[in-house]
Amino acid sequence: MATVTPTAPAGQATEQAGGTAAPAAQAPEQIDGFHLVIEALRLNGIDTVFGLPGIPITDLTRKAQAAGMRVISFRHEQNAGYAASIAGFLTGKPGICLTVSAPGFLNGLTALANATTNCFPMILVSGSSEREIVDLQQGDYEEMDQLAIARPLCKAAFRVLHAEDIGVGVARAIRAAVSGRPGGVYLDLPAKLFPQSIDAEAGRRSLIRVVDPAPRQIPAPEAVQRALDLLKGAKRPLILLGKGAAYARADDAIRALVEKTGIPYLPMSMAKGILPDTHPQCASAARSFVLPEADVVLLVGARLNWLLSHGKGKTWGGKSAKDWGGQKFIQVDISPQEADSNVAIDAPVVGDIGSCVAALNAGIGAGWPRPPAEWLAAVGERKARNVAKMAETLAKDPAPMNFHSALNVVRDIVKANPDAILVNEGANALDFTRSIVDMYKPRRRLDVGTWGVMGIGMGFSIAAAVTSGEQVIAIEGDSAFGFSGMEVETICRYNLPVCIVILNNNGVYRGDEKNLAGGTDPSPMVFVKGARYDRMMEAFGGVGVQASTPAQLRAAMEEAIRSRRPTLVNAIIDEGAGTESGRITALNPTAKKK
Ligand code: ADP
Ligand code: TPW
Repeated sequence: MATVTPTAPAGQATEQAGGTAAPAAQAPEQIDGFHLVIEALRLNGIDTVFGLPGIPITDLTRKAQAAGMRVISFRHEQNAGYAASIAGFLTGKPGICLTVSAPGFLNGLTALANATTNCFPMILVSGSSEREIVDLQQGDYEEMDQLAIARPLCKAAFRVLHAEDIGVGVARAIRAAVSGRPGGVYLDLPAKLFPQSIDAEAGRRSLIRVVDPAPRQIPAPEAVQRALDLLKGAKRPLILLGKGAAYARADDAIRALVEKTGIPYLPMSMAKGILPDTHPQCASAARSFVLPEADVVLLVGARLNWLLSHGKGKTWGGKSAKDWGGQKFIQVDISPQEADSNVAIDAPVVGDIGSCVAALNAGIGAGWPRPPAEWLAAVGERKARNVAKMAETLAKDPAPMNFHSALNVVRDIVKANPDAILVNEGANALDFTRSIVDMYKPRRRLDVGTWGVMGIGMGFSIAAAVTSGEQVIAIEGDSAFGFSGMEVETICRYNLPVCIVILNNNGVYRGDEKNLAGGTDPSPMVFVKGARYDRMMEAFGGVGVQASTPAQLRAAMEEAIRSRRPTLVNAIIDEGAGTESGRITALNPTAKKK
């Protein structure tokens, strides 16, 4: 078997004095640390790693590929890390990111922290320097106490010093990443571990196939009843679906909950598509009406963090920024500590979403009251008004293009290709895409998540294409794209069906700002005007297109999807079209004074 290395190379069997050949002593089969790591991952169904080679993990990448794993090699560890984290979200198995010591590890760490923040299961596996030298601070090659640095940024951090512990280390990392609230895990593998050889039979026995890594967590019946009682008495109920609901893969149960109760629902950004955005009960187009008006809100896999204005303030009908709007909340979440983090939760339902929603559904019989007709009519009316307003805006065809006219094309393309995975980052490019482009299937929209982090674009696109085989459409602000742009080479190298559309307005948020001092340096907010991002893709053999009109953009995207070739469309947007920070302008410390 390829994973086993004999202790002595063939032909080294000893000859006894006198020239008589003795029967060759059978050297016990040995297995080294490299192969134990690979086998431990494979035993647990992990078939892909995202990483960047170098000392001490170069051979790990080679040997993993030789052993039949898919090894996706990136140009920067941060992008490999983002890829691993979203692979975790998309597959429900921990995504693996492999980095070298110190600087490579640190480059991967942002993605690890982001995974933890977003509840994505991932394992950052990093090679590290010699413990003895690191601990005495004697200046080893790429010396750093990586375990200590990673620990506060992840759910759990482990180090393996002995080859016979690799099985346990990998098993613990997998369990920590996917059980309960998923998150990032750090696994520290010092360089000395990899060449350690142990008896192959004992080595294999030391590996662990993790049984039931993300066990169901059944909610308490009284918690379910409390939630049902509250929901039943609601006059203006609302269901709010978060990305935890998308991750939980309880799509049928969630649809049944929504349809059996008849309650309007709002999807958070990455929950779009659990039910199609065109569903009659979808209240996205009436968001600013339903949040302050609802009296009982059922949160399913969504936290009341900044993205939901912490459950209070004017968004929720409060009289001031800190004022509670009076809503009652039911919260379905796997984390028992989440309830009451921002406002009082009247009915916490702790468990996995599949089990919790099934339990709620079981209590929603034929006699369940429909929400009051006035509430449904009010939501419907507001929706219709906003949809008509949006249709009017989308019908305009300004020159140069603005966000709306470009995204009207993307909206049509996604409608025609509902299986395509949409990756999205930027400020205006993010906010407008989220509200204009409808999603039709679960886990098809991947974006900047809880932190609003720029730089996820190419890593997410690569992982989405690799794990699903589906077409990927990345809608990118020009600034956002710059954080991971070099990975277009990776996209071309692996020939992935990724169509990148850069909504290019020559800068961060917009492209028309001036240096306030009037000097020759450009404003910190602007980039080279008329930059040809399409040529970056051409440089690596992909297709680059410059699009100045919606018709050109449409033709380029249709051809990209037809051909499945790596494509970058540089869509020229009016440089005065965006607003500062998109829709979160109010979070800018000086914005209130303006
Ligand atoms: P969004 O940003 O879409 O509002 P959040 O990331 O804030 O979503 O919230 C996701 C929530 O979902 C987290 O509180 C997390 O604990 C929870 N969660 C994740 N997976 C599950 C699951 N399988 N069952 C229950 N809750 C889950
Ligand atoms: C890691 C701050 C938020 S949005 C943005 C930046 C730099 C770019 C906006 O310009 P873009 O989009 O992409 O051209 P558009 O459509 O508005 O023109 N560093 C990190 N994360 C964040 N969020 C920032 C900086 C930021």
